[in-house]
Amino acid sequence: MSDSSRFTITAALPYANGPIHIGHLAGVYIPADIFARYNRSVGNNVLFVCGSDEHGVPITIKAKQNKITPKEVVDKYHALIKNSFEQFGVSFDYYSRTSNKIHHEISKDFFTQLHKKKQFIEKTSKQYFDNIENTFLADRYIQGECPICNNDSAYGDQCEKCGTSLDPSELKNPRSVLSGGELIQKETKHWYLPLNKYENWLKEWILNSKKEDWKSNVIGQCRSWLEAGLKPRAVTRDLDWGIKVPIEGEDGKVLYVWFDAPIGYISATREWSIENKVDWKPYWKDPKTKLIHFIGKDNIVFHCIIFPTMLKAHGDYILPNNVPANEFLNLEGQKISTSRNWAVWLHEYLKNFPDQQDVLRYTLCINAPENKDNDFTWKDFQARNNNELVAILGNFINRVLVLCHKYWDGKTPERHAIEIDDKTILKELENTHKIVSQHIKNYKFRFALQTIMDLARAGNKYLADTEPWKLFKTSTGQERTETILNIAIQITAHLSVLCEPFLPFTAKKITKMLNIKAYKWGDLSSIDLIKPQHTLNMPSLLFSRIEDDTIEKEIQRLKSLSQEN
Ligand code: B3M
Ligand code: ZN
Repeated sequence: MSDSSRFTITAALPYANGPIHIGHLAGVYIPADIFARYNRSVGNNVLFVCGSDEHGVPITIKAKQNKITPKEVVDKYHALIKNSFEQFGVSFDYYSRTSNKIHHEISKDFFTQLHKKKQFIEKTSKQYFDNIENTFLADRYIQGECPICNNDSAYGDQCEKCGTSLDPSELKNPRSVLSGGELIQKETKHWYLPLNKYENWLKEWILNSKKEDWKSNVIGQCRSWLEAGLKPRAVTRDLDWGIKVPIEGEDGKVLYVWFDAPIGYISATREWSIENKVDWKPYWKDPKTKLIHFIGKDNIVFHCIIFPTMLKAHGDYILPNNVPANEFLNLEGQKISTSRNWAVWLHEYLKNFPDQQDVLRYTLCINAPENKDNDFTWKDFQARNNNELVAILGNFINRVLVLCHKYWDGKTPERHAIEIDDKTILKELENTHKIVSQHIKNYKFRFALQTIMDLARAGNKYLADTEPWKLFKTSTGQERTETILNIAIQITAHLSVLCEPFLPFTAKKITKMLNIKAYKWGDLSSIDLIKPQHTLNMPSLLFSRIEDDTIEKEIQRLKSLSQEN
């Protein structure tokens, strides 16, 4: 692998305070998985890491609501989330959790290093305090009116409506999430990362250096941040759940969850390296390594401004090469909401659609919120399955294999003289993998998948135009039919490789039906992946129709379980 590229690919660490839904999958994990699988197939050296984010206020709030400990909350959801990812074929090389001891050590070391390098400002200031609960409040414990968009339920760290990152002092009419009561101000000491000192460097790095391959939504958000001007940001909190501030005598203070969570990518890498007995350092220290963070749009500031500043201030690490962030996925025209239970949860999907992971992966990718918020509807899901997966991809592959079994005893026929129809489809076959590669490299996964479907479409058209089943019955038709089916078999083999990053379960099934080893992307430079006389296995259906009543049931279930009814 000497001249291949090294990729450290990360996917945002989900909070272990609830299960994973389709919005998470569409926004972060499907694109990240496609990118990781593609790069592995190409032969690049890929490390794909993630883990549960187990600190922070969302976890402690959930624990309070359910009258259990934060530890019980994270243990429950870490297991559930990890399992959902496995079930959906999200191919992490390592899935960690931030409550692991090694992560605490690495985060403390990181903080200590910055502290030693005098990178923090130590400041005592007045912070909100809830007298009823007798505790300092920060971040999601405080709600109030957003100064930018007037949303009445903005949090102390961020307004989820307009995406603005906030300081509690900026909220109008702040109130305690715990007691609902008013807040008083009390003095407390914290450590601040002086983002303002890094403003020029960040402008240079993000806005003035060539970031042509960064998505415009990401650059746009960074630009408005940088133009508004950066302020020092507290990286510690008065909480008892989290990683202790590693300074003597500073009890009761922990690292801000957004300080330790991105370090989780490094911790996951180190855990993986210990388990696999490989050196972790090239993945975070070699300037040739491409570090790619897949995130949702509400995480842009943390991954493009704060974490890079931390890495820069630390000095030992590389900076992200790209931070592809998606917009949001809505559900049936409304914002996905955990609290209102307006969501399609992965573990529930699988109960109702067992073994149909790829149908969801397909729908979420072909309709991904890459450039704008998008909508998932059950009707669209049904149509994508019936009209595209069943009617185009599944149908093509099934026809090809059935014909080979019907006329050639399940063997791959020879290819003879080439005609004009053959030339056209062979040209498309030759080009498809190049176009798909280009789209994936540009993080345009929808186009990539559409291009693959276009090949399957072209395959169907080729069979419809050449009608090999009619020819076989004529005296001169046999050689012609053999040629057509040989080409159709090569297309099928190509499809198994092309769709692997997107539809890994389907790719496996096609490989099995073709009775071949799993080819890699590089093999696609040759048209002929399957030799004449190669024995094929019996075909089975790749996808099956989803009927109206199944979809109606899902829509009804969603409505009846959501809090608004
Ligand atoms: N835990 C997830 C979120 O905002 C947050 C990401 C951390 S990535 C280092 O949903
Ligand atoms: Zn707002």
